[in-house]
Amino acid sequence: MNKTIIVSNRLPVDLKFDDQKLVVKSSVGGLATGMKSIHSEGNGIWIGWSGLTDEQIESERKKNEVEIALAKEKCISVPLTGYDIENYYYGFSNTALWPLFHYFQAYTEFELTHWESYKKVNQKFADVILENINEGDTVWIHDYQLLLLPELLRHKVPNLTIGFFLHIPFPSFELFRTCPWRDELLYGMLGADLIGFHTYDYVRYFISSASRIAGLEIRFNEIFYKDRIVKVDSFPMGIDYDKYYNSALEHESRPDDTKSELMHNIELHNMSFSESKLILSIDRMDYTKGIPNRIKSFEYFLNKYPQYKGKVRLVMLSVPSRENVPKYQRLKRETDELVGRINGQLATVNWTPIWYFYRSMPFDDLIDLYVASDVALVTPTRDGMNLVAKEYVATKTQGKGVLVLSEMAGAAKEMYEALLVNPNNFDQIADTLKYALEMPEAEQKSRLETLQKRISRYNVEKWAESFLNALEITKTSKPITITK
Ligand code: GDG
Repeated sequence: MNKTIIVSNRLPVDLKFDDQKLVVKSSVGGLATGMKSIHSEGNGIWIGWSGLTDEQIESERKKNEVEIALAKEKCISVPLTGYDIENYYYGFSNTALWPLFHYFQAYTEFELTHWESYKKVNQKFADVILENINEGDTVWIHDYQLLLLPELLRHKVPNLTIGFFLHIPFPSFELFRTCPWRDELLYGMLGADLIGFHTYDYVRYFISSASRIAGLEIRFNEIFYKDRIVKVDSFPMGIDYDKYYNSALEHESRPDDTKSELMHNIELHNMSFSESKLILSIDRMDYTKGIPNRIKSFEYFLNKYPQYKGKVRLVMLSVPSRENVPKYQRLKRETDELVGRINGQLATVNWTPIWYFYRSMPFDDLIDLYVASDVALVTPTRDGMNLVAKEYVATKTQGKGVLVLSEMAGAAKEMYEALLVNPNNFDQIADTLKYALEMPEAEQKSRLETLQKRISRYNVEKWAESFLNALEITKTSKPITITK
């Protein structure tokens, strides 16, 4: 039976040895969350890195344990060393591609050793895939860590069906062309039959780079490359809508004695203050998410509309991310300082303006936060899509809640009923927050209903299905020949 092989840098599970004992955890993050439901239903496999370096799996016993645990999850790991992770992942992927593609040019570092490692690791992925494919299989590669992989596979298996999806923005030609290895990256992606992006803007930017850097012929969304046609299209990623909606329903109907400690605390606080409102912010601690500006704009809001002091809290969940990269360490320090300063200046004995959690929370707590909040403030300076915005909307089963969303998130392209803001405009954010907090219930309901209809229809399953269907159409009838 033909299978679909999902390939991404990280597997949907994260392995660790804790005191010689293997611990298997689900990975947090947009890609893992979104694809998990597809993977668990299909007959395919998932290839990626397990979270353990070769050095950490030093004995045969550990190796066996890891293999058994991964097999249970229908996963195969790509063996990577500590050096690979340092240079391919933290290096090229996260100090060159990530900032560049998110328009943080000043953060972008182009290091030859990082690039060499990136090439080597993409080859390691190719080797593991080649060992595991059979005739008729489809390979679906995900994200910016693996831009060279489509071409590496194409070279070995000319008739293989290869899809590639980029979860982050594709930048404008003016930015992309600053990369010293832009040609290799572009040709690497063009090894795919179908290249997907979240929005039509990213499609246009990619096509413009293909035309201006490689001088390729373009017709609508088709790129003529060598003897093949590469299709490029937008597939806005959805969420597992029912899971969020139903979990929220279930949380809302929980009897008091089964509620989480977090929920008890929130309710306790709400009871102590009439008209108390909660603004929610959830993301990985990443400079693209606009965290410092969000905090500053909340402070600006409290100063511009002091009637809200003592009544409104910003609950901020920041999930630790890429803690080895200095820019992320600096962002963490800046966030700590800002929260400390604002809480120090404005807090009263019974009111703390910002509740700040720097950790990952279990899914149930996440649902509690979504359910309990009156407003979600999602203000990235740049974001491929942003699933938090969609999850928040899905949990508003009572038709009460307002989403304030950055225009710079891919999600803004399909969530027009949210209150859209420029994440750098504090004054606009302050006014929008006031508007959100005072929005009549009928307006909240009507905005939410339209959003919910759209998001529930184009959920993560539909997203994967439409990508895979579009990929299927590109399939050639020739048998695959593997030249190893
Ligand atoms: C990349 C792109 C694109 C967050 N904290 C916790 C937790 N989460 C979950 C959320 C959500 C996911 O992580 C975050 O997804 P986002 O889309 O918001 O952001 P990225 O991680 O940057 O994802 C992004 C995405 O890929 C998909 O293509 O939308 O633009 O940057 O699902 O719920 N989950 C749990 N605990 C937490 O503390 N359990």
